[in-house]
Amino acid sequence: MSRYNARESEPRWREAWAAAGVDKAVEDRSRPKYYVLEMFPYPSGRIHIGHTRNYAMGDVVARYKRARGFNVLHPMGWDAFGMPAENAAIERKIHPAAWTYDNIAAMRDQLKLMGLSIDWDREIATCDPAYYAQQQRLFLDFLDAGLVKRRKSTVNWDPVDHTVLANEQVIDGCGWRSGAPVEKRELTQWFFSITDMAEELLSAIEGLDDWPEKVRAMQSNWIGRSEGAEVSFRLAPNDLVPDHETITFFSTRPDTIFGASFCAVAPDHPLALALSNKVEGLAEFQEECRRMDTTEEAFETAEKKGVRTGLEIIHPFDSDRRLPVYVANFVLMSYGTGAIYGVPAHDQRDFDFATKYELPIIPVVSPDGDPEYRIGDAAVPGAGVMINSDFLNGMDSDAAKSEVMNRYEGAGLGRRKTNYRLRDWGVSRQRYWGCPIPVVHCETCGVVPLRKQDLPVLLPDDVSFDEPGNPLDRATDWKTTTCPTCGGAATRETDTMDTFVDSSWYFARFCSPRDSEPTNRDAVDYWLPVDQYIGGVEHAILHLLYSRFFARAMNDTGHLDSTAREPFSSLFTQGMVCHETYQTADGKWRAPEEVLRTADGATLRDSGEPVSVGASTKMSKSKKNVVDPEDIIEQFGADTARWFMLSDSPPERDVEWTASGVEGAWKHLQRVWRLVVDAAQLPDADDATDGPAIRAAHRAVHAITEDIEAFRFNKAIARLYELTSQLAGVTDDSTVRTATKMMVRAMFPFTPHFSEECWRLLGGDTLLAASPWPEIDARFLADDVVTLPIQINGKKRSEIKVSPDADQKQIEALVLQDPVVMKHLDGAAPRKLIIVPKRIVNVVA
Ligand code: ANZ
Ligand code: ZN
Repeated sequence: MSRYNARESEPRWREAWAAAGVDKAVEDRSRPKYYVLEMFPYPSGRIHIGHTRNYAMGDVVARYKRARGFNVLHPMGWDAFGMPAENAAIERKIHPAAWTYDNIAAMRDQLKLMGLSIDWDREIATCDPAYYAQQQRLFLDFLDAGLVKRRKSTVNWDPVDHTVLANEQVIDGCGWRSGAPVEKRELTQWFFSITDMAEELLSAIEGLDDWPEKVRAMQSNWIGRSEGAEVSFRLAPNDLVPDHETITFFSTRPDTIFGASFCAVAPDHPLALALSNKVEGLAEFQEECRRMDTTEEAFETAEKKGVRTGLEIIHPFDSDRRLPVYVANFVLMSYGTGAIYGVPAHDQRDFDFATKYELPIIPVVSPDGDPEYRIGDAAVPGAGVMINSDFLNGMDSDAAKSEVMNRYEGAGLGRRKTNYRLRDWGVSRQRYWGCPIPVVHCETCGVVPLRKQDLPVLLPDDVSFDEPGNPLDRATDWKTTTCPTCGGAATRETDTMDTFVDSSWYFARFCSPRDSEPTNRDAVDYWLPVDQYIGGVEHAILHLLYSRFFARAMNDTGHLDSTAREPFSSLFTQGMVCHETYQTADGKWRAPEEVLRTADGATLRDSGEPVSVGASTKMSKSKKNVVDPEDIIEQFGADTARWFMLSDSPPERDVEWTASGVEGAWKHLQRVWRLVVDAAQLPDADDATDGPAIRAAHRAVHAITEDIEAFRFNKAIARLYELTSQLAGVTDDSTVRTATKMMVRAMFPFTPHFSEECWRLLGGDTLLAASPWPEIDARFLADDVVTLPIQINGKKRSEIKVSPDADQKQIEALVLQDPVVMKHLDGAAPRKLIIVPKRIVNVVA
């Protein structure tokens, strides 16, 4: 009995939980629900330690909320379509389905070893026909509702492999596999009309109070609302393009119009296309631009270049002034009107361009009001006082903006215009391993959506990956079909959906994963929105935005009937797991298990060769600084791994994985174990009155409760360390056994197997997994708590104890979990909740 044996104990408790069905989520309207979800993994083959930290956090929340009386939904699934499976098929001749399902099986086993309280009956894989068939139904409904469109758009084309490339497959402008310079091609593609919802998606961000500010800002920048003017200026008469009389511009800075010294249109602007063969060097320049790297980063960093066309624009307020027109590589056809007037003094891109082509740089906004203000070696954006600007001189730039816009409108030159950076979501992918788009192409009827009774369109199994391109194009038997409208010959659409589609509604599917419709309205009404979503900040933009779009689109098509159109009430973005890096003299990366680390350096375990120790970075295969969760679990048990990953730094920050840290966690659990073994020898005195041990336990658990509510898991663990020392220090106190029991219960969300074992040893005959959270007795908290009476609709009904420094959020969380309050609210949100710090809480139900 001297040592806790995780290897023996952990599987036993997992069996006990499974037998008792504690993780099953069943709708129960008499209890408040709590839906906690971690972003589901891609089945790459093995669980990464970064995943395990994420899931450990979700599991703490799930187990804690369950103990607080919530009916908890905590599901798991697989984001299972995507390119790596196809690459495996090409490289290793394994069918993508076989590769994917093998990986899922292996990773499911690994996850189960962690002791996560997941309702595995709800498991879904997006590559499962049962899932993607429902996605096809959604697609058809969206199409019906006008939320899906089909139009031409530019793709990256690999001229050697004859295939469309995703942006991430374009490396330095070349195809990742062929190495050939990538071309742009126009293809007809499917789009979700996310831009129709731009304004709503933007304004609703304001209501996302429980999302990190950083993520809210990223969402709103991505949508990128800009208010400005759309104006048409006249071209000076010319012989080149007599049909073009004006160019239309979009500008967010109408105030700077007197600083304009040139105009530029995108290489694929209609005017530029009309000029291609009339202006020397233009066709070549356009060709060069077409080959340019399409990533935003490349676009921003590329040298600003252009071709002068010989055309001129007449300045709208001074007909003697002419602005030369260029075709320039930094103007995008897809934004605004695809044309700009350049103000080098106040826009850096224009400044770079003007410097290269020796165009005038005229300051028109003086930040400090000095009329003699001069520009240095960079543009000066921002507001100030107007100078060199005729009738605008002396105005501040905001006033000048509206003055200029009024004049434009008065003269019929243009209007105020709001633009969004957000583009429609192109969902067509020319690949095999994705959800088939359920339409056919008929010779007579054109593009025809399938009828629901024709679904699902299953992927054909028998396809070859020997040639480049989309295997579905070559699957002739599969492709050949009949038209649902006229019965004539038709071919199936061979595009499959972007895998971001799959992950945009899985949270809703978890509510009724086996339903014959995409959702079951009773189920989604009960479970949604997700109360706590947890995932990496790398998904802060697209995945979350697409899910927010889907929630609305599903609302509009009747698949969700919730007044809330947001899918995730609260979002937490966790930090990553990092590790030192090791390199031998030859520059090779070495894995942690190959290295013997000492206080003053490191050597290779087998040869003794010295190893240089590099910075701690995110674990990645390329630098070999990874540890395998399974090895850790094998050696120390899942609870040690969970404890360590949550102990060392705040959950939103990165944690550095160190061997000594894990060992420290393991030693601590052994220490608690000895304490438990000793306490178990003491007489059981649950009604023990007062003593230092029971006081310490109540105080600690009280603080831990607040810490868990506030996602401060590292602090909660620090308090558990402290409590262990306190309990080990008291002798001669009849409350030690009771206090120790309380401690193991508070440890339960972090170390569930271990806590069950301790609990059993201390005489507990229930499963902690199905037990309520320990109750805190205010008597023991003495002066470090304040009691806040809770009034419900004006009558005092209950009270809570909080520490004097508890913040509004924590208090609010505790109030909403008070049994009396919960009963009064009956599942609804309070109409108002007013907290008067240190005095009273008023709930308006
Ligand atoms: C004149 C000007 C003066 C501008 C100045 C900026 C600063 P956001 O905020 O992103 O909406 N622009 C417009 N369309 C463009 C396109 N298709 N490709 C590249 N640039 C484009 O940016 C709006 C500004 O970006 C517009 O305002 C325009 O330049 C440029 F001191 O007009 B501005
Ligand atoms: Zn037809």
